[in-house]
Amino acid sequence: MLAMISTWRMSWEGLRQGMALLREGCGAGDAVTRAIQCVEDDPAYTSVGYGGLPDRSGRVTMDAAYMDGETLRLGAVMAVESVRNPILLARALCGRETNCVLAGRGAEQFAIARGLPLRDMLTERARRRWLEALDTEKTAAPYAGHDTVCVIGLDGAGRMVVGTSTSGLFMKEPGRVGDSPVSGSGFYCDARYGAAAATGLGEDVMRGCLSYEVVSRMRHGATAQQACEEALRDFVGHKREMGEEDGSISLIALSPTGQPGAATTLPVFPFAWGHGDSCALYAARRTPEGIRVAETTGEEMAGEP
Ligand code: SD4
Repeated sequence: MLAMISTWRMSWEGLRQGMALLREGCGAGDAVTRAIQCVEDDPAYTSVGYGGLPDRSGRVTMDAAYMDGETLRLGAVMAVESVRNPILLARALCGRETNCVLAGRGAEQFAIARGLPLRDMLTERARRRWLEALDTEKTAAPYAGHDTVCVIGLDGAGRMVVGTSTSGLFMKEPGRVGDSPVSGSGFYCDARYGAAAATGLGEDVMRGCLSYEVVSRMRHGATAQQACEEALRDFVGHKREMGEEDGSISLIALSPTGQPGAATTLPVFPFAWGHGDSCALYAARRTPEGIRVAETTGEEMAGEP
């Protein structure tokens, strides 16, 4: 079974292109990379790649990761600047026995050595948003204007890959790194049991190692959907016991047979799932009874990221 799952509405076009590659016989790695590149290259999305919103000092710094579920090898980059496609850099690092996670300047030097395209990632629109935020301080809240593109792919040979890419939180402190490049938190993939990825406030996701938690539950027999719901319910339950708010966390997962899972603490969390010949947008919703997941349409999702 060919399948892909991805976070937010912004991943829709990339998921469709990735599914087309899978149908042509390409591997999960190429499909996931293509899907993420689509979002990174589109300046309309202000939380990933080109057009991403900057940190407090006005610099766009990005986190990305790539993990191969067959070998459990991964590559990740943290707080990297001026690299046009952070996902290509993360993928280039995957497979190395050492030095597979690089940060900042060293990551950029590796990109240059590999001949990966560089780009000034700050668009005029993002620069204006930053100047406004400096002026008013009103968008300086730690959770404002951010979403990570997370994509999981399963190809015809049963290989599974997960990738993530984000520019993190708008107005973050220089040097801040989120969950997206942190193994077990923002992503995890073990082709024997399944793969998972997270989007939301990275500081929270890392407290619960939520992607590993989801895959671990699948290893012990949960479906992808059960694993997402249970992992999120447990973590949020513990936060409540500690007197904390639920926060903003959304999870996706894919089983080795291509079955999807999603859960969220948000009123609505759009995601895309493709399998075989079909692709559709879905929404996970938090309801008083628990978490509901339903197919939806582009129009219904208008206005969602
Ligand atoms: C981060 N998890 O840097 C990312 C941001 C995100 O929805 O996914 N927001 O914390």
